[in-house]
Amino acid sequence: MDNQAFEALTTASLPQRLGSNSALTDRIGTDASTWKVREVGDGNLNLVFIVEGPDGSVIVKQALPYVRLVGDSWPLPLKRSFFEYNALIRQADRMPGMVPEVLHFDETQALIIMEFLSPHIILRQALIEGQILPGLGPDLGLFVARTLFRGSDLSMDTKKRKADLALFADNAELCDITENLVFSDPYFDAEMNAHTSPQLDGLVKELRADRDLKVAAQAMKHLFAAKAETLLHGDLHTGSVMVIPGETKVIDPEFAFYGPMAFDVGMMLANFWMNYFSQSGHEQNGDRDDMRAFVLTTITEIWNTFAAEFANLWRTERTGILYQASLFEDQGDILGSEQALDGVLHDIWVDALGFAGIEMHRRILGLAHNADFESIEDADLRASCEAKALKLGRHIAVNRGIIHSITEVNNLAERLQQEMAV
Ligand code: SR1
Ligand code: MG
Repeated sequence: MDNQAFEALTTASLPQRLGSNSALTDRIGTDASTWKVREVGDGNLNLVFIVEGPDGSVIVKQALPYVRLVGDSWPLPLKRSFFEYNALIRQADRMPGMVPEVLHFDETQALIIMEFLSPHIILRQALIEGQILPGLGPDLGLFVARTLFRGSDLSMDTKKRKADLALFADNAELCDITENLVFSDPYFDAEMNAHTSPQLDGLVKELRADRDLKVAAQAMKHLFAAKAETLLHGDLHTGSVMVIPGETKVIDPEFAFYGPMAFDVGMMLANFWMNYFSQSGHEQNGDRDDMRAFVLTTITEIWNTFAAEFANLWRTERTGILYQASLFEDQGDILGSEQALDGVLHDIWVDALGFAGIEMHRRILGLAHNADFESIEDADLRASCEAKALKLGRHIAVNRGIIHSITEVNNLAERLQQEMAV
């Protein structure tokens, strides 16, 4: 299969085309005629197959030469699979046990064969269902702290980091998607935009005329495009996480590139705040007060764990070219090192709020919406949930420099939830 030109797999062709791949047959069994193949991709871009054999199951993920959500009118290079593979193996090294094991990568066919996470489900779905998941916040906080710190000039050998920076710089088309869909399209009447209409029309008009907000969005885009600080996951929302109670796995890093640390942190927080506001749309079988409390606690835990682990890595693994120990600890200047750490964490905090605010807007005003809101059938109820997220997003994006704690943001979310009529 390796030497053939790219061809999209189908459930019918997969057993024949991958039947002699030992990475696969070693896991699930050699008699391909007994395999059961299902295509389960529900994301915006790729094919995803579950392949079950007598001895086990695997995932086969294959990129398509276009955006699946839109169709072949929007071409997208297959090489995103190469970046996903390279990000997965780096993340496995930097945060062992939190990404699926890669069994095989075929660059020409743009496919990755990987561990099938079962009975895990997508975190977004679990949160919509109202599942309380112990350990989720600390798991995600550790994941972002370790992957972001260990992929940066705070930790890496500078030659290796520069080589990685160059390697991932070629993931330009995926960055282009984010640059347009996240940072610009929501703030004008772009062709692919959609929002709950007419309910949100007035608020959308207001936001698109909001000069401070547009400036904030472009300042965040500027950082995204220019601050090549660490290897990001690049699309770290609750649809890129799989869970069972007590275990968290992060998937789908095809948007990986060198960007600002705060981007992954902000995206993740935003998706929890959106889920928080969406809970009132899912109260058919009883109130979601406990779930709302869980989501806010998880947000606090993600940030606190991130900051604590980042500080821990700063004190124990700071072996890169930045803030060298020779300037601080080696001279007995612990306070200097701590002062520098405070400054770095402060910048990440401020920027994460900016990214979070913009992410909330693009998921409600842009092309790619969230199931958290989309699955609320009553459009009035959906719009009321979305309006709260839009308002929180505007506040934290514009005021990011004067917001001091995660509690402050969570308190505002609670006020919006209580004050605005459903
Ligand atoms: C056209 S791709 C739309 C969105 O899907 C991905 O998951 C990313 O979030 C991207 O922005
Ligand atoms: Mg994805």
